[in-house]
Amino acid sequence: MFNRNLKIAVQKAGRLSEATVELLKKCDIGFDNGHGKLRSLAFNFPLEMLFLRDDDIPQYVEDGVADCGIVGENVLAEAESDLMIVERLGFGRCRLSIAVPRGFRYRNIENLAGKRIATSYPLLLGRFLKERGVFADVHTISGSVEIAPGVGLSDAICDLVSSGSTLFTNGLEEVETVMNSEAVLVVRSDLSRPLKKIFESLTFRIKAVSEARKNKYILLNAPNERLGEIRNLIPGMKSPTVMPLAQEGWSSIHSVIADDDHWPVVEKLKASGAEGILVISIDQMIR
Ligand code: PRT
Ligand code: ZN
Repeated sequence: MFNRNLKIAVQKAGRLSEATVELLKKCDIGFDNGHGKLRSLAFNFPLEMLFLRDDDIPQYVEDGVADCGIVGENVLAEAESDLMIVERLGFGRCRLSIAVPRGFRYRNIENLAGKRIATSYPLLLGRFLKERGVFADVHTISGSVEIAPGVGLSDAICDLVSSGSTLFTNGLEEVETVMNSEAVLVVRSDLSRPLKKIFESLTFRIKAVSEARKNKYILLNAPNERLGEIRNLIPGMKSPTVMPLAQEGWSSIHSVIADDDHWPVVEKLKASGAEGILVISIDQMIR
């Protein structure tokens, strides 16, 4: 049916690998991601995974070695890649930030003028400073950026931050956000028609999994006289399903609620007389 498999470049080992593998598995794509593998063919979908270093992913996709990829937006931006972002995946969230030693007395970006800033993101940092008319000495280093001020290599740094604990343990304080980032699905713009078709099926599944992660399925029992109130609390995708219970005067209500604020809603449901409330994770959701 298909000429060849779609090739997807994913991170081999690092902060995005586990969530990427989990995402593909949730899409019901089965493959062997055994340690040390460089490539793996899916058993039940025309997809081949290429396991690579994250920094190499934009180039591999641009060169056509891979057709699409999952990579941090920060890597894509630093590589000045014009690959199309098809979906933001909601994992690998972090920000590229400028940080200074705690005693720096930072007030605004002008305090960085003439300072040495160590980073692995010279392009993004350079652009950020230029847009603000600040001239600083951008010092490119490939790793352990956070120790640069401590060893006298720089006055400030620009690096990725997620929890902030690396900055904290190195006596640094975050002062500016250069960009926010998360893992994204990217694709080459010139896929052949059969590959495009496979990519669309893959994207359909990925979107269904991403959407499902943002929502929960909720079931509860409620006295009929409170139904109106409860229906307004959980409007669902179209409207909630309401079914009579065997016990007279009661109904069962099924609906979908946003994951990020479901606790306050559950409290209100309980206060409105709902009982037997079940909140269930969803694997895939198609609106
Ligand atoms: O070997 P390879 O080149 O593939 O991996 P890598 O070491 O270059 O990248 P990796 O696995 O560290 O990160 C892959 C991607 O994860 C990044 O490109 C980001 O898109 C994303 N990501 C999310 C992060 C972080 N969070 C993160 N916290 N990447 C790196 N960090 C580092 C940061 O550089 C700093 O050293 O974690 C430290 C800070 O973390 P906190 O939690 O202490 O703030
Ligand atoms: Zn890397």
